[in-house]
Amino acid sequence: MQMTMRWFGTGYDSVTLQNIRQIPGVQGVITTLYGKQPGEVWSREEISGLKKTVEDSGLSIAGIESVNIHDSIKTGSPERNAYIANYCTTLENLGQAGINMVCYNFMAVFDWTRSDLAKRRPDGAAVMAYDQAIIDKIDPHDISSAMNAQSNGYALPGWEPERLEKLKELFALYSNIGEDKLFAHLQYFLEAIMPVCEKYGIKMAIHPDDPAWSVFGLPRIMTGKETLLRLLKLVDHPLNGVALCTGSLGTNPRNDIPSIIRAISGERIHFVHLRNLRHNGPGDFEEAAHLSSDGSLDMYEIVKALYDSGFDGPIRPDHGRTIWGEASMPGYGLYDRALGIAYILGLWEAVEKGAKFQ
Ligand code: DNO
Repeated sequence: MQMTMRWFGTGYDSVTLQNIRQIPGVQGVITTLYGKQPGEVWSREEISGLKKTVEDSGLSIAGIESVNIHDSIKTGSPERNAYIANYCTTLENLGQAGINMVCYNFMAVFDWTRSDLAKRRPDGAAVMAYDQAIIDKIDPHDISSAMNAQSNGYALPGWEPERLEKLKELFALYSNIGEDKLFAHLQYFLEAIMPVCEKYGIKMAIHPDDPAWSVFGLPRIMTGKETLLRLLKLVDHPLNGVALCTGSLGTNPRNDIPSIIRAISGERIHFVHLRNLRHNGPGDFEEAAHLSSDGSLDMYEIVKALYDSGFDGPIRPDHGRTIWGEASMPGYGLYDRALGIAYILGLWEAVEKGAKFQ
């Protein structure tokens, strides 16, 4: 296991590489070319510039989150082959730079969605939250401005204003796309990129849908054990794998995460996002500190299942609470994620030593 932290790049993040380097146990960063629009080619120069910045700070790039997928690929429109060719060029350029883990998602229109980016807890901490009853009252055309209005001035991952400006057209593109079609388009995409992945050993890690159900009537397919396993079987290649995100899968209390980990197995889990959340009621949850005792997920059992399954890739803490007066992108401050890292590393050490003494 390699402990990592997400870093959005110079100018996009309140957290510095120096901050990250000082967190004990962190070896790498998960980063991206944040200014890139889905579908754009990442050039070799841009990638080597990013790599140099990270390596000059004494860290390394453990993987990319995300190379986002153009909507024409998700909807199977006539231009998809041109965008797949662009994606392959980006993978080729990443592969040549020695980067071999790429996280992506196949969510329709909206990436992760929340109804509140700064819900106050009694201790004064702020967390992100989702309440279906609130979302049901929001016009989808207003959700992007609602999310961006609460972002503390930071660009939120997956919520590119340039793309979402054309929301009407996007909704029209998806109007006849059901779950089976979305699955078929995902299969088509993965089959097309596997040769370049093979050439460089690039592990593709699909991020589950967050929350793990349909939002605004749009199809969602990466929602639990059955659909994740369906995808792994559909393109049965070791490089086609999963970014196991406990906070996304955990939105549905019926998702038993340790059992999902065991079913997928460590070889097809290419990346892990660890975080906890609290269920307040059906379709109503809020994020929590990483500790098991603060939320509804048993983080010890999750870490144990990862260890037992032979998982050996990068882990990063996911959304943290906003604490100690920090000003950052919601969910991506330094303090609570650093606390999360110390906790996860403690769990991992205990599980690992426990296994050796058995
Ligand atoms: C939000 C993130 C997502 C995630 C993408 C992966 O905080 O978890 O934006 O990075 O869905 O492609």
